[in-house]
Amino acid sequence: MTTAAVLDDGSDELLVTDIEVDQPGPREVSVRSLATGLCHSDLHYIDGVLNRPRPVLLGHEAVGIVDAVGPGVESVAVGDHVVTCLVVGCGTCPRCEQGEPFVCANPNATRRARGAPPRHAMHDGRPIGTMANIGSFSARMLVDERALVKVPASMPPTLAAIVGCAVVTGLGSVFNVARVRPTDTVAIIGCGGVGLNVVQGARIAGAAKVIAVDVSSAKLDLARKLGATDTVDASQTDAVEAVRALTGEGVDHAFEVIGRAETARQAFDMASPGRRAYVVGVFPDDAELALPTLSLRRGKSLVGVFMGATRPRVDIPRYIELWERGLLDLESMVSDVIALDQVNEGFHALQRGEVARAVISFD
Ligand code: PAD
Ligand code: ZN
Repeated sequence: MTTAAVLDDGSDELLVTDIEVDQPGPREVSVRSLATGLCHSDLHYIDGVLNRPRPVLLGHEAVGIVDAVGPGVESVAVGDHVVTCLVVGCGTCPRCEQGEPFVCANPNATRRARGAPPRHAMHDGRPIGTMANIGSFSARMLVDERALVKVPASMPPTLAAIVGCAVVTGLGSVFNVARVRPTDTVAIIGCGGVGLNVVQGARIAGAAKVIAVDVSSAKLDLARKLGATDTVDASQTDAVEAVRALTGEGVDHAFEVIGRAETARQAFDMASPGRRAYVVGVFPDDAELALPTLSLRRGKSLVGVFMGATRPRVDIPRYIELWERGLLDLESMVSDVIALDQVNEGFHALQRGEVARAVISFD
């Protein structure tokens, strides 16, 4: 039995309870959790933006220690410190072969077969689904080995916990998708856990202007600390006008990191003719966007971003090197360290926009 926080039917609060976690099957790994971050994508399961079957075990960015491996596991061993990443490529489909595991064509290869016993079950036997096949709000995780990347055992767990989603999505959006070059200009709308890592990525890439946009002055202060050259308080001023006033025609790269039609449109309008806007924020499955076609004629594009187009085993070690060299600030990103039974308060604070990243410590 393992203590976990489960989202069950009929409640918007996670229930901290004992669940059954199976033993590792082929290519599966059991991991004793050390720490896990609270991401807005988890909150989307609670607030209904992502309407998914329940009961479900949330949590997808985490760090822990391997405590058992199933048959055929070769990439990690008992005692390894590992972080989870929800980019779980099968490794053999054409997309994975091309180095694009984030669009793996064979996602079922890394899940249990339909009809097989579930990885997780409630005490009464009901199977529990998992957020992105991870489910890290649990003292023990059971995941496919391809969801894991080894990290140095010396890395503080509360910092390693946020690498697998907030960091890879933010930095990957800049390095892998936008490919921001030195002297480019960048705007970021939404400076939470993910957006602040876009800010850091733009600073590391050498952007000439890094314009942070948020409705929280505390977030804008933090954005400045992490590399923003300019800030715009969207609760006080028209964000598009403000960015144009700072740049003339607009920016080379505009990132939306919230998940709202209004701010996605703002990002599109902030990009200069011929340049690009990126939607990183997650929308309801059936949401649609309206865009002015005149801008398309002038060569502007809108690009969707999934998980920063991350190749976990290539990118995560590189990002940890950036942290070791002092270029990536993880310490300032972790605003709150809480216990598993404070998970609901953690999500309420995230909903109010008060935290950069809250991290659950299992110690
Ligand atoms: P967060 O809640 O930490 O940050 C959101 C930020 O947006 C907060 O700082 C808010 O103050 C700010 N904000 C809210 N409304 C406005 C507004 N109108 N104008 C400006 N700022 C505003 O969330 P997060 O950083 O954990 O996640 C952000 C989004 O990114 C969310 O939709 C999440 O689901 C998504 C995400 N996408 C991927 C991906 O692969 N595309 C990965 C991880 C997270
Ligand atoms: Zn996430």
